[in-house]
Amino acid sequence: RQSGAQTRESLRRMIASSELAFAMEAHDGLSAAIAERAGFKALWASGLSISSSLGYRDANEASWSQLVDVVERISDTVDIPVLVDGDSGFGNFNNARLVARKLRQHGASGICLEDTAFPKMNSFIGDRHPLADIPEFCGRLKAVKDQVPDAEFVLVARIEALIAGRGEDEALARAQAYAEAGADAILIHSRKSNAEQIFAFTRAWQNRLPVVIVPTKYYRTPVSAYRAAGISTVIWANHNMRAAISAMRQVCDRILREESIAGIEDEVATLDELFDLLNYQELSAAEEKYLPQT
Ligand code: SPV
Ligand code: MG
Repeated sequence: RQSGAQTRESLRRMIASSELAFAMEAHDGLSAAIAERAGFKALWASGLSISSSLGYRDANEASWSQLVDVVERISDTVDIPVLVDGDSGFGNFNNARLVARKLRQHGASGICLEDTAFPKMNSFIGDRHPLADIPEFCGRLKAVKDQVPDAEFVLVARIEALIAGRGEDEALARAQAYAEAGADAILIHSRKSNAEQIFAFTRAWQNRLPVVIVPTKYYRTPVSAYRAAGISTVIWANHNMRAAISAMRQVCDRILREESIAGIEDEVATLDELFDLLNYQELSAAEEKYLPQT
């Protein structure tokens, strides 16, 4: 396994590189293992997906320690780096720096903080998205940088100005302030169904810091357009969780209706696939080595 420092360094390099990279959503150890096995080089520990898998709404109903527990399960299961959705930092600068320190201790390679108030509300719900004041949010970023000084730990500052309907000038002013406060990258978020807002931002921003995007709503834009725009990293933010919902719903409907599991056997993962994903074979080998042989 890679050391924590190596894993963090690989996220830093990925975000800083001019080559477009991808981070796949994970919300537990199993979804993380599946994404790693598929070939993804980094994970996004999504607040929406983690809270959904716990049965909570994406409105800071789950506590920061519940988030840390899930991130520990994810990072214990995989070798690739995990960028954690830290929401708005669970409070002020003091809560933000505590959460960042605990996430780092439990295996995160970086944290993303959004410039909204606590409690946050998912960006795709409703119209109430009050933004944090710029100086106050810069304090949160600086406190995280001071609390977690190692150069590899990545701090992404997420701008919700476009979500809040404040427009491009506000987004650019925030990006500049967050860069000066020590962020390593800017995540610019949009809920439009096309990427025009994003490209207007990247044209004006000129990669003063690397740009990360979450194209959940503008999913039709081809990634070649992101390469052309010089975007650093694309986050596929919730698709393991949504895939699980549709697969579980279908299997529940059919078993209920058919009063049998015979019909769905060929449509669900085999137990051998599960045992392989979680490396049961290593445990057999360890038993040979450590258990008294009879
Ligand atoms: C998440 O995955 O929790 C995100 C992205 O923050 S979004 O749901 O688009 O706000
Ligand atoms: Mg989130």
